[in-house]
Amino acid sequence: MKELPRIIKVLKERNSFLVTSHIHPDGDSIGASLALACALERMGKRVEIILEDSVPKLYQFLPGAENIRKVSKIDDPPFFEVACVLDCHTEKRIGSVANLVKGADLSITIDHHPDEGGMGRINLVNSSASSACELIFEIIRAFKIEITLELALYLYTGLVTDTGFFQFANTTPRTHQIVASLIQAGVVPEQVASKLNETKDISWLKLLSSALGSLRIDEEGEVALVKLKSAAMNRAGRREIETEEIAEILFRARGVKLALLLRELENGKTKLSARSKPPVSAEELCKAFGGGGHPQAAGAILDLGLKEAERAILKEAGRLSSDR
Ligand SMILES: [Mn+2]
Repeated sequence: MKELPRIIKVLKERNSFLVTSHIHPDGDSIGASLALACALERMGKRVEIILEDSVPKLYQFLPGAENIRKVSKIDDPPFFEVACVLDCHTEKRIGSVANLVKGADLSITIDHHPDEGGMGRINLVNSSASSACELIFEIIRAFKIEITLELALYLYTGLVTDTGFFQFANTTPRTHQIVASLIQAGVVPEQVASKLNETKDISWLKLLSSALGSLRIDEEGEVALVKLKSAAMNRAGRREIETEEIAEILFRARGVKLALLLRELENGKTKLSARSKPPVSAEELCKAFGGGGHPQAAGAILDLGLKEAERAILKEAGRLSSDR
């Protein structure tokens, strides 16, 4: 955190700021951007938040989210003295906002992902922080301005999304100390949880029921497979169930190491999405069908109907586990 005093100095001295963050914004990137912008504005600075993508619906409840601009909608970009890049630190993570960042006098990156150098002239990269919001909290405290309810709400949203409501390994005593002061400032955890968690509709629930109704488990109880027929997806208005959501549910059962979601595509092919726990490799399985991904998250498209694909996938999964 040795860069903190330098960053505070720049933020206090300069007057116009671009605040940006990564593509596919999440609760932390949006919370951190809104919090920093709000604090700078309170100190009388000119600030704009510009992102590559629009703010997902899920986070539009945050006050001021409507003022976040999408870079493609800006014809005549204004000049900024300082660009602040939050929750990421490589150029490719911010999309074409990189052009605006390059145009600024000075750039600062504030991130909690493991260091890869940093793209700013001043880089505050601290991977022991749970979230970018945790780092922004330290900055705001150094400004000695009051943590208003609005600021607290932004920071709390980032903290809970990046720590999975304080369940992930990045949750520390410091995280909870910060949260204590945010609740003191007026955040109501129950209200934020409801905004962030109650996001589905009945068609999603029906689709989930259809997927879980097709559940198959291998003899060892390690491979769990669910299917989604095209008709069921049509009934749900082509609504999707995210693979992560299915995997989260299937992995709740002790012993499950490979979670598979098969979707029947309109063209008669089958899309396989796989998640696994070490030592099982979802990637190895998907590679056998011409797909790929990461060791624990991978996918493939099979030139087979749903039934044939299921048979082939289970056979391959069985073969891989007997090889281990
Ligand atoms: Mn983050």
